[in-house]
Amino acid sequence: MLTLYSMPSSGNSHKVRLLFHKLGIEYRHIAAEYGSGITRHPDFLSKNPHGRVPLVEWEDGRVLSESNAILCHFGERTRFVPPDPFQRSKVLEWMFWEQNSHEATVAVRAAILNYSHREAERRSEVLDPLFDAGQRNLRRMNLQLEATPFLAGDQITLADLCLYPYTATAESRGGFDLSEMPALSAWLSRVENDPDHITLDWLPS
Ligand SMILES: N[C@@H](CCC(=O)N[C@@H](CS)C(=O)NCC(=O)O)C(=O)O
Repeated sequence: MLTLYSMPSSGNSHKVRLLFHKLGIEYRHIAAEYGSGITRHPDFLSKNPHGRVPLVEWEDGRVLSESNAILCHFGERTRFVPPDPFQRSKVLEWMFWEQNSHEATVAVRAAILNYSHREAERRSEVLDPLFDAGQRNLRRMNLQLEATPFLAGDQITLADLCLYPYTATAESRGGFDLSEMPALSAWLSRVENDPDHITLDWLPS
């Protein structure tokens, strides 16, 4: 059986739990929350020297980290990856942008506001630029979603599963304002209505 190391409070980990749930993939779950020490333990660092989750471990010892690489691996030949090469690349375009721009602003601001070990960063010179850049990124999604129901077109793809977690908690955890972005709010509901959705706090029993 697969083992998934994931952080219960993290959007990057939520992405993987969400895809696994939708695909019916069974796994042993190891909760690596901040403070657990798991990501700093030598056993874990031998699997991922970067010391981050999510991380998937196969029974034969192979490991895969980086949430979006995990999504791409398990998403192959499922309804979440379009068969057309150009459409696949549009999915990847959103996923690379998520790590480079969206996660780097929307998720980082939420992390600073919610994790006690980041308390020292709760200063306006840190938080305000993250707010401005994060709002711009959320507006970019809203613009696309005014044109298409999902980020890469008419069908739900890995791009939506990738961008859902930190967008869904942008207001509650990150202090962002989605009130002027109705297309983005409608998309959140659309993703939540796709079969076998799970929320951030859902963990396998
Ligand atoms: N780019 C990575 C980011 C992973 C990441 O930053 N994980 C954080 C939680 S969101 C983590 O594992 N932190 C544990 C630590 O720093 O000890 C991904 O998408 O998987």
